[in-house]
Amino acid sequence: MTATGRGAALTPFTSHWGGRIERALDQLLPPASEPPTVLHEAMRYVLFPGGKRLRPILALVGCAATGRSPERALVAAVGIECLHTYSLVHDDLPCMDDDALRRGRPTCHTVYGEATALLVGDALLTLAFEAVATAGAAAVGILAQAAGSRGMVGGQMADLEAEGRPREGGLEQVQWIHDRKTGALITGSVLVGACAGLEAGESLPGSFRQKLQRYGDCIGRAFQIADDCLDLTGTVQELGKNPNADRDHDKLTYPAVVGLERSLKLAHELAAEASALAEPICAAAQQWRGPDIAALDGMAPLLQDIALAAVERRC
Ligand code: GRG
Repeated sequence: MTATGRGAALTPFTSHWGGRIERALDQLLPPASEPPTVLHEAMRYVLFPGGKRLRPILALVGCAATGRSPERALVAAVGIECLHTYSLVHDDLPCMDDDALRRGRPTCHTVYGEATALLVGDALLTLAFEAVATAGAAAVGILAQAAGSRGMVGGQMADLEAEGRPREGGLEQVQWIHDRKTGALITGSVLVGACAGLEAGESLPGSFRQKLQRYGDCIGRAFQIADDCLDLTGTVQELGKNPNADRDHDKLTYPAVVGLERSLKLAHELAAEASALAEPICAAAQQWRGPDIAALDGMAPLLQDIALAAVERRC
């Protein structure tokens, strides 16, 4: 944690960038008055009000870690939020988890019907790639891998297949699923953001990229363990969705495999590992960009605050 206290670096960062994220999303989305109006209204319904906006924040931080202004990653960052929101809309459909509540409101399909919800997801997924293309071709490739059958969609498939089945694969199986279902897009967000910090013809130096990737992997895994635990301990008011959904679907979760206490311990260990990478990430960026790069001031505490917030959250 920071010397000055919990969230001392994250709070000013989110206060500064939070409003910019909302405005950039508003500009990216077609107006609700543009035909087909129901589709555009529904796309806005699922994005406003939003959730924690974790993935766009991670993309902005990934860009800042390259020593460049997060502004350069803003459009790509909100594109990732569109992709994340598509996954929530599809996940809530009756053929998937069949949930009635998301982000404190009735789910998209309960308000607009299943066919519109399906198209809302399709449109947000496509829009995401248009937006992420502003961070360059490498960023598009990273997002495609994170979101596809070797990433989020593959994880979702394995998650569905594991429902109600014996827990034979243990911790290894739950990690495999969650690293893809949740972790891939979280790591992808950090790396897409970093790509936005590149100049033409540049690529991310190996050592910097490897540390940033491991940071994202730890955050992703810790975040999902916290999610599994919150499903058991959170309230509908805190979560904005119905708790105990994993238990009701007999999902393969960390608490189902190793219990609540060990899950929380694991999440904190991963957050600590991510936190310990903050200084090495900054050192690798300085080695790349030069020691005097002012934009890296305050970067390590920010990376550390995010790691802690991923596990200490209540929503
Ligand atoms: C349907 C293609 C497809 C994928 C679904 C994202 C996902 C995969 C399923 C949603 C259910 C779930 C628990 C996924 C794990 C990822 C996760 C914790 C999503 C919720 O993310 P938050 O907490 O949500 O960042 P907000 O609303 O804050 O953005």
